[in-house]
Amino acid sequence: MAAATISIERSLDQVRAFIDPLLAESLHLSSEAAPRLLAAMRHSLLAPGKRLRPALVLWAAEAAAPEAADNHGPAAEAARRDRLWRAAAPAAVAVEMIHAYSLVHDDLPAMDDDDLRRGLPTCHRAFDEATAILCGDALQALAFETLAAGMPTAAAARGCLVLARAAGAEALVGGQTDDLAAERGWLEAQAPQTEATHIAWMERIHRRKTGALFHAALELGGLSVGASEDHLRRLAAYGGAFGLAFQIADDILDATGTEIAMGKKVGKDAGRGKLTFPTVLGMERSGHRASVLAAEAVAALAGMGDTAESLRHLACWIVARDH
Ligand code: GRG
Repeated sequence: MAAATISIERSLDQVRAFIDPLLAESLHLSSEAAPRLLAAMRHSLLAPGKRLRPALVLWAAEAAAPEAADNHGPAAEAARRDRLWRAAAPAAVAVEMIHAYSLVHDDLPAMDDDDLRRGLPTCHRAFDEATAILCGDALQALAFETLAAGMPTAAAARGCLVLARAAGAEALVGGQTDDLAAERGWLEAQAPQTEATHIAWMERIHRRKTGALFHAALELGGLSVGASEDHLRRLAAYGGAFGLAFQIADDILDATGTEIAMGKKVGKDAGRGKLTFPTVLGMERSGHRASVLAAEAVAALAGMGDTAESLRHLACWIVARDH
């Protein structure tokens, strides 16, 4: 395995070691929360995901904090990182809650109808459909509670606005609706016809369905540590390119990856005749496009120094991964 791959996988391990206990803690609710609901929330939120969105929050905080990087050795560097990660932790937890809710709802029979997620039975399989719907609802509300209660007061309102926009009708939910519409032929009259309109159509869906939450993760990381508007703009540019690169890589893995490595069913897109980057562009051009986008993401961070190294490595890894 290449050194950069080993290093980003180690960095993601560090993120998981930091965030997983906080995710577990976030579900220490009072006895007013119904036990079955809470069990479903634990099943879905604590299942072993990659934790990419929390990583983006934490690494954006590290990259964009006005507090200068400490050059006084590894201990000082670790202390800086610890301070910044703690400041950004509520945002990292909140974003993962929105992501987990969206996966629970996406897996429902009315949507993607999946049995396997993160290597475990999907929420409605492990519990039942009604509990899975309620679990998603409760995770979504808890995300905003976590953000409002945990983010620095001066930034909390803007943080809630950023997350609400990313999760709403103009982003996550709107993108998901259009994705279903395309798959189910609800939009026959407007269906794209040429390669260019197919690509524009897919990019518009994925910018909202997948990209918006990545984008929000980066912005929330910056906001949590008082980043400048210039750094927030750079993080946003990184997020736009990263989100699309992630999606193209995800489409490629759906066609070439294994169920064991991915922890979910693969090959579903082709089975449904769904529009994906590989079906429109072919594998080779899709891979090329993903690499170009990853390079654009890296370029967006020019001038941000060594503290943005994890974000740079992640953009390269996201298009080279096998899971
Ligand atoms: C139901 C409102 C609503 C939205 C659903 C997230 C989503 C929108 C659909 C999931 C289906 C899917 C495969 C989307 C493509 C990209 C994606 C979000 C993959 C899963 O994200 P990872 O790979 O997952 O980061 P883990 O499990 O590692 O967190």
